Amino acid sequence: MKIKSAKVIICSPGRNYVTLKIETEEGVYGLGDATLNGREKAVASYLEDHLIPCIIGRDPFDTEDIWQYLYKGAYWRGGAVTMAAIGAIDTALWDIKGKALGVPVYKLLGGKSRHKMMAYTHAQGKNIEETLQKIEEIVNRGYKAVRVQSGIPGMENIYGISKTDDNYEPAGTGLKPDEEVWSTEKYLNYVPKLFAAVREKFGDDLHLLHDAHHRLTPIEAARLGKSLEPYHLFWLEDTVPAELQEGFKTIRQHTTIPLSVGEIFNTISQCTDLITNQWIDYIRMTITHGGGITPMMKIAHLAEIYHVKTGCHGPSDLSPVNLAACLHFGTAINNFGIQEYMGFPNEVSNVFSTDYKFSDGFFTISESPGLGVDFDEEKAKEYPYKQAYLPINRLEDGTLYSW
Ligand code: GCO
Ligand code: MG
Repeated sequence: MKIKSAKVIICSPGRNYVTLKIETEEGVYGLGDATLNGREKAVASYLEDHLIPCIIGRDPFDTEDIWQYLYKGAYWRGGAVTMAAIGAIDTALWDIKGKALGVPVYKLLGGKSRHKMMAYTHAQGKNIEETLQKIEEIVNRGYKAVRVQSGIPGMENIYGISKTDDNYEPAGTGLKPDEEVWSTEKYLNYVPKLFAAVREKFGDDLHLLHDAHHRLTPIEAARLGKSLEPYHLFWLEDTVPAELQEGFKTIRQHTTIPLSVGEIFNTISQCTDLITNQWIDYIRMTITHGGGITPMMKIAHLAEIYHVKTGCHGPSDLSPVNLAACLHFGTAINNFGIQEYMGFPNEVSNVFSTDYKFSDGFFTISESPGLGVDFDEEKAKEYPYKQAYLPINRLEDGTLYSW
């Protein structure tokens, strides 16, 4: 087979998505998700100006060599923009391979390791009472695992909490990023009370997750982990900014809380030490930002040896193409842990069609060839790109902090 052409489509059905469509001379096409929240156009340019010209004429079955060519061949390795672009190409090529052979992608990755995959979604409320109500609604929808975030007294706008009654969307549409104000002390004092109330109301069986969104020092993370131990969380996510990975050793020395990290990682080298030192329990890298299915399979196999499971990032700011790719990956690997599922804006289903199934808290993959997703280019034109930025965060005295 031969790659004939490829195009990048940015559309905004409720929020921005960057979609790559690769077409072959044989008429089979594949889809990839290249969305990077708040930096959409940079990935589109990297694809259009630098990568697509290099893949025309290649055999789409050569996923390993094409991946190496785009990664090593650039000389400038890694980075979120680069890897989201490579990830979209790799995903689209696996979609083409599946369609050309008439098999779902998971069958090419190792076949069926499980028949369903547990998902978690987000419960968020302005205060504990509202958060408890949201958890109840989510449990009634069948979920067995819930990420719990709550507004904190004394902090006006914080990560994970919607300012309106709508689902949470962090990206703002102003000309510059919105600014939020953060107090670690207020947060650390409040979160154990939140989880005490959740366990009190929902008992022991519901899986509970929490995201600290990179805002703690290692010793603060250790304090939070210890204070949450009685509520036996499924995981505590993104405690510390992960550039300084020794911090995880400190956290591990103090607490048995399971740790997850990696949604902003994009290469295997960023998670190798965390995995091989057994400093984490779940790796959160996802197909798009992790550079595609090809490298994510290697990461999963490495992690399997060290008792680390997957927990792919699945926010609404990645498209259904990424989610479908995560589900094929999750079906095939042995060490699947859980899949994040935030849901999508309503308009998304006017542009993307999917055939994975969700029921009673679990996803199941479909048997259709390729990834089982499609994209309506004409409908996409009705939703033009809207400039958007993720917020920034400052401490109460004005110091710029991690968001
Ligand atoms: C998560 C994430 C997201 C990110 C978002 C940024 O755990 O789902 O932390 O909510 O903040 O993807 O664009
Ligand atoms: Mg997160």
